[in-house]
Amino acid sequence: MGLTAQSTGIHAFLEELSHSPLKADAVVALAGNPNTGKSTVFNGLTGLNQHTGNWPGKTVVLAKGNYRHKNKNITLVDLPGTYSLLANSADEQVARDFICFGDPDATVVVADATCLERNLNLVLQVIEITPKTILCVNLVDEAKRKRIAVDCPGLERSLGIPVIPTAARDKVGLTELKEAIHKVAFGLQSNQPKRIIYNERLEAAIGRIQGEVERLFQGKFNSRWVALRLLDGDPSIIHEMRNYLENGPGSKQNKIDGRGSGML
Ligand SMILES: Nc1nc2c(ncn2[C@@H]2O[C@H](COP(=O)(O)OP(=O)(O)OP(=O)(O)O)[C@@H](O)[C@H]2O)c(=O)[nH]1
Ligand SMILES: [Mg+2]
Repeated sequence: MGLTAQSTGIHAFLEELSHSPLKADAVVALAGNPNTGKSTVFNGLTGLNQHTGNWPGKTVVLAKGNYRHKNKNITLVDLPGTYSLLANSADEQVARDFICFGDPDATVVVADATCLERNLNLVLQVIEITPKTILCVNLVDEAKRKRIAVDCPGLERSLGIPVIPTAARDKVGLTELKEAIHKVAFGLQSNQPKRIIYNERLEAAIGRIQGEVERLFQGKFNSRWVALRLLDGDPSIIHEMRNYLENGPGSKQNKIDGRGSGML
């Protein structure tokens, strides 16, 4: 028997998450290039409150954990390490689908302070999908050793999102990270990420497609980002959008935790 739309991808993963007894007040995705310290940040924030699950239909394992901050239960999902979200591999597709269709309350991108430029590629892709992004500049201890200084306030101004320096292995900066997550996830701070402006022809095409996407999905996804992916000719995005529609857009099931129904 083949897998149905309901039993594949993000929908099945959401179903699996929904069996957890703890209700989450917010769900936060943790993304980043491979080996930037995502799992170290994840472990530092969640301690032993975690378990792993397989992404249905793919050999991709995700870890999910919980922590409490300011009387709120936060569920953190450690996404696979990826250099991009262009869905060139199963890992990239899972990370992209989770950020785009899972509708997390915030997404933290963990970057390596010693090679920030390469890591910023993913940051720009994530802020193109969601403004609710936080940049965690990790391994600042290692950067200091290599005499690399990172201007986090300057980066904040350039990117339009909070930028938090951490040395996660020593648990440095994790309290500040929790605070930034809290503000973004609960809408106490609204980010204004820098938008990448493409050439005139591309912008005109984006505008035309974006209008159609808005009409069809009524603000359910970031229509500009979807338009860009459609212009890329990415077939997986069409598949995932259809999947989303078949499961009832906006239904609680499509939220990662089914907040409000007390499922997590
Ligand atoms: N010096 C230093 N090392 C760190 C820091 N954070 C993580 N590490 C180390 O970096 C290595 C990779 O850390 P992980 O947490 O496994 O990185 P990851 O991003 O989860 O890696 P993948 O899941 O393989 O993509 C480990 O040896 C960590 O101990 C840090 O802030 N400073
Ligand atoms: Mg990891």
